[in-house]
Amino acid sequence: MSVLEAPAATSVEEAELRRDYDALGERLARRGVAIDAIRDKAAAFAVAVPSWGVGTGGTRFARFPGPGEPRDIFDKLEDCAVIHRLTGATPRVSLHIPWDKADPAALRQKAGDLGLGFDAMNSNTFSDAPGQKLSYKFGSLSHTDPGVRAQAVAHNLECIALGQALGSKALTVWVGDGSNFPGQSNLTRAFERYLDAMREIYRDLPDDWRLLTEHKMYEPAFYSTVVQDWGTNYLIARELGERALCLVDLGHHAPNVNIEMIVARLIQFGKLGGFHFNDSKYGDDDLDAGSVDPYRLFLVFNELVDAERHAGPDFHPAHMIDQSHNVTDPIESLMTSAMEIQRAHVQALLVDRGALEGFQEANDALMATTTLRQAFRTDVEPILAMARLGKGAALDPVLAYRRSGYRARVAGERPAVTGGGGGIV
Ligand code: LRH
Ligand code: MN
Ligand code: MN
Repeated sequence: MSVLEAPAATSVEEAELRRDYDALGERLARRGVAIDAIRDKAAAFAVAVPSWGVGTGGTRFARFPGPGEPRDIFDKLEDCAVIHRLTGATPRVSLHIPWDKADPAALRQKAGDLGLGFDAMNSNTFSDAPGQKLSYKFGSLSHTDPGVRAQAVAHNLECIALGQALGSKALTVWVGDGSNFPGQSNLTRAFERYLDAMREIYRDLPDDWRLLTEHKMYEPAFYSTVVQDWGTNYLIARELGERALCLVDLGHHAPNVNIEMIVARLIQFGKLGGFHFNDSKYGDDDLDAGSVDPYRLFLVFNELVDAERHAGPDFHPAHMIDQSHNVTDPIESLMTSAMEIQRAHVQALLVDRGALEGFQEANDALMATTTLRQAFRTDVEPILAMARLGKGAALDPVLAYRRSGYRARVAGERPAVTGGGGGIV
């Protein structure tokens, strides 16, 4: 088994970090912020890693695999364990079925050995699995054929059963259902069929589970999509019941959409279930979180932190990454993304909420926005590094990973994979 331990910090590294941390602590104290409390919150922060993210992604045109591609879910779990060991921020893995289908006892054993748990289960009715009886070419949960709908419902129930055996507590449903031509599909009927099928799934959802539905504006359907936006997603959650919540994948909106406002609305009406973090420039680009627009990521966390002040114990949106890594080592990208998400969270914790409220009440737009920017501009790296140090993770995860030679080692164990045509996501 390929496991990697985080290297201990040298005394020089630790002393340098301590100095940076103390200097930042002094500056924050002047702003009335206790740095240790922020560090503790940073240490408690976790985001789940997608099993499908540790393999090299692809586009519709090609996939260029890297060395040491994971062969199966067990290799994927090992890669996920590296990410968690080095960052200390990713204790759980989100599985995609049937891609990750395996004996639940073996999965539990492997994850346990690696110190990992399982996050939300993801069903897949947007592609046909080998040997599958009926095709999802023209849809799944909203298909015109009741047989196809029943098959898609059964698949989701199977995901729940597997998840129960693994200790998961949520099912995420994303469907590619939609149409490519005006008139191809009756927009209302399709949504009715989808809702009926989802009601069947919800009926069998264990009491302590949440059902997360994910909207996406387009792709693979390019004219209409059944669950296309947060409004439709909200309707689904409201129709199904209390344990049905909306999942916001940051890449699934039209360009320039104000995602933080969507987040605020869903929180206000008790329907924010969680996130798929990534970044994008044009569409569902699945780029690394915070790599294009870190301010937007911060603004999303600003809403979350603001909500936490008033929220009840039930407010714990699921934090998951959903990315596709085409030109980087997926382990490096996922570690960097986890840290960027953690950074946005910490920066949002630094917002002077009292001052912000005062400026908002006084309609002082400039000072209000300056208050947000002051938090965003704070270099919180010493806080993140100190949180990692306290957990026995690596001070510099990417550097530690490169020095470890992990990729070369697994490349020796895992057969090389040749490139190919289009991939998904
Ligand atoms: C769809 C999506 C959804 C899928 C994943 C593989 O674009 O974001 O979350 O489950 O990609
Ligand atoms: Mn997603
Ligand atoms: Mn996506």
